[in-house]
Amino acid sequence: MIARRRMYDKIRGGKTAIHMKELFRKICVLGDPAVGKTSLIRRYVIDIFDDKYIPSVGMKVTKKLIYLDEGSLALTLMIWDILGSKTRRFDSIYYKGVEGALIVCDVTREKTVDSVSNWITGMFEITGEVPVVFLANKIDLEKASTALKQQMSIFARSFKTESMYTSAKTGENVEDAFLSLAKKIVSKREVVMGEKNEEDRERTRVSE
Ligand SMILES: Nc1nc2c(ncn2[C@@H]2O[C@H](COP(=O)(O)OP(=O)(O)O)[C@@H](O)[C@H]2O)c(=O)[nH]1
Ligand SMILES: [Mg+2]
Repeated sequence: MIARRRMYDKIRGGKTAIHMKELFRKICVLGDPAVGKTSLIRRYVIDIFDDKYIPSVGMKVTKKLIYLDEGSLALTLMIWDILGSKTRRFDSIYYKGVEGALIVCDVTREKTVDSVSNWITGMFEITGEVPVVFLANKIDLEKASTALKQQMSIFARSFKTESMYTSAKTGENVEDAFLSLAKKIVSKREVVMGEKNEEDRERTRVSE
């Protein structure tokens, strides 16, 4: 992290004060069991893939720091994963404070596409409308059918966002998916809300 900041200083020529903004945002990854939510997060955060499927109950939060706006914005994503299948009991704790979500279905199982709208509705009841990005995952196993592509573009159009085709196994489009969501969250904040998260801060850093 420090190395990356130093690198940024170098790119900018060094020896200048850089105004740095830090934001913290909670996001979640939603979708039916076994669509690949945990695998996508693991691929994104630690860049590995594991074939084992170990459903267990609970939640896990993983952090990932990314730099946006040419390095002047340090955004920490707090990525909430549901382990195992969700119950209504979890809804409000899990969704509270969520500012964006990846909604995942599995290209090999049509049923998981049908539940996409339920996931969104359940979340919006608690979060209000927040940015989402739709993912059809496991694209390494099967090509997306024409019907699936049509459905994905309908989702994208209805929520004024994007749909993407990913593979947690090969890594295809995984980073882009999280990045796309992150950018939407940040730009929504600029347009609509101003800073509201208490942890957000601005500081001026003098490079070496
Ligand atoms: N081939 C392939 N398998 C995947 C992919 N993503 C997840 N899996 C497998 O699908 C199963 C369920 O994945 P997991 O991430 O645990 O799903 P979750 O229940 O949505 O968190 C596991 O066996 C994973 O290895 C993918 O992109 N390609
Ligand atoms: Mg999981």
